[in-house]
Amino acid sequence: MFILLMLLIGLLQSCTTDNKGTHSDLVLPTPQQVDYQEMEFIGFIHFSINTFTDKEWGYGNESPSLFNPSSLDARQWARVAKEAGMKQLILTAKHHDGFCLWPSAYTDHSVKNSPWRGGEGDLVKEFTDACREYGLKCGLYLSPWDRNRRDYGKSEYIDYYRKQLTELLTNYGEISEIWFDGANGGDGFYGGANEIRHIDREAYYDWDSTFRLVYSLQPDIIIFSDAGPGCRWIGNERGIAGETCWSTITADSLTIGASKQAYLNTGDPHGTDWIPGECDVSIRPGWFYHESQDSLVKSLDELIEIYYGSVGRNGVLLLNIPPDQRGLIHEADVERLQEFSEFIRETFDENLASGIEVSDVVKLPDTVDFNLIMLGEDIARGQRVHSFAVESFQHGEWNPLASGTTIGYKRILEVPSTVTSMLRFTFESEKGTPMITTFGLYNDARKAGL
Ligand code: FUL
Repeated sequence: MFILLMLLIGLLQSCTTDNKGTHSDLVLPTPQQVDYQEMEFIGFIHFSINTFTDKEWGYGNESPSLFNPSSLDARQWARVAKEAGMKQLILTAKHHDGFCLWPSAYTDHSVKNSPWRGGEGDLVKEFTDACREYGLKCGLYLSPWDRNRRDYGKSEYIDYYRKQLTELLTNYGEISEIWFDGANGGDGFYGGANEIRHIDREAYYDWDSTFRLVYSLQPDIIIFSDAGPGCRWIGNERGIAGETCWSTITADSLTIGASKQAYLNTGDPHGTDWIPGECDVSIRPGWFYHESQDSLVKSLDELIEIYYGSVGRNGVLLLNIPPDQRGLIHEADVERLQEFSEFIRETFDENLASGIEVSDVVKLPDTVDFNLIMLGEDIARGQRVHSFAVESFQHGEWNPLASGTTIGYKRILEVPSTVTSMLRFTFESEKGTPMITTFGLYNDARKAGL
């Protein structure tokens, strides 16, 4: 066990012994996964026929004529997301009911048979154009489960599914993330069969072949599923990563749609694959818009707790902001997002630990009053720290302030309001020298003085 009693901020880049003691099984991210993690905060757009039927899961027999947003503006979605601090948006191109938001050549169950834009619309196009205009990356969700298709459950459906993927990943420029949902099989319309269908989760989709297809069309894409390979589901829909959260996990022990949620939540220090956690959660109780939930938009406090529990625990936060029947993000959600981004700016714009001196302790230029500590590892060199402790020097002695297990790309620790000019850190790693390259002290004004 290697114990480092110094915080190596700023020194690490020039450190010549940085790989000493590195274990040969240290798993590293791809450059695309590092870029992915650096986004920190991204958004989900659940919008489809469910928006008009007031449902969460359509049965698959809904008429395309129901899809008729009165004043859809994808640029409003992108503007709201950008102002909220999101770096990417992911659209439900097809949810479980099978309705397609683009005029797919392979089905009639799409926008081309809706009254919207006289049947000439292509929402995937409007969405990707709007994201690019606002400097956001674009992702797409294509539900593997399709309750509309007669051939769902047969091999023909897999062929259909891959053709749709090919349309989406060929015709809309760069797609940065593709979302493969785990929900699968059950009752549905299935072209009029109206029955229950179960598929073999291990074998039916032949995911390896689908992943190969995806990478051949979009080499830099991040593939989301329970089992990655780009990023993994964090194991709950509350947006909360484990207090211990490894970006490593063993993909062979995961099955899309049937993985152990606790394992997904914490990852695995001995995991053979780098698959960081994506923390999905909706700003409302539902994933789709329901007027009855206008008063149930999450409070600012709830959003901040989610932020600390996701971005603050080595995860990427994927916050769903569902447009309403107009095709606009509702005023209540917009207002909450503004409050949230203001809080993030006010809290994290100024690092109170700037101008520090690092020796065997961290000396701050002056006494600092803070209640948040931010730490981060240089994840391009792997996730190494498995335990850490922080002490503050007060009244002539060292006092324990915080301790924990993993750090990863970013760890935000909520601590009691502390006034000090000196801190001491202990990091433990079995995977080589801890590479701490982020350190900050901040003040959550809501809790200051408590
Ligand atoms: C789940 C789906 O069943 C929900 O409808 C939603 O899309 C959520 C993000 O994933 O598995």
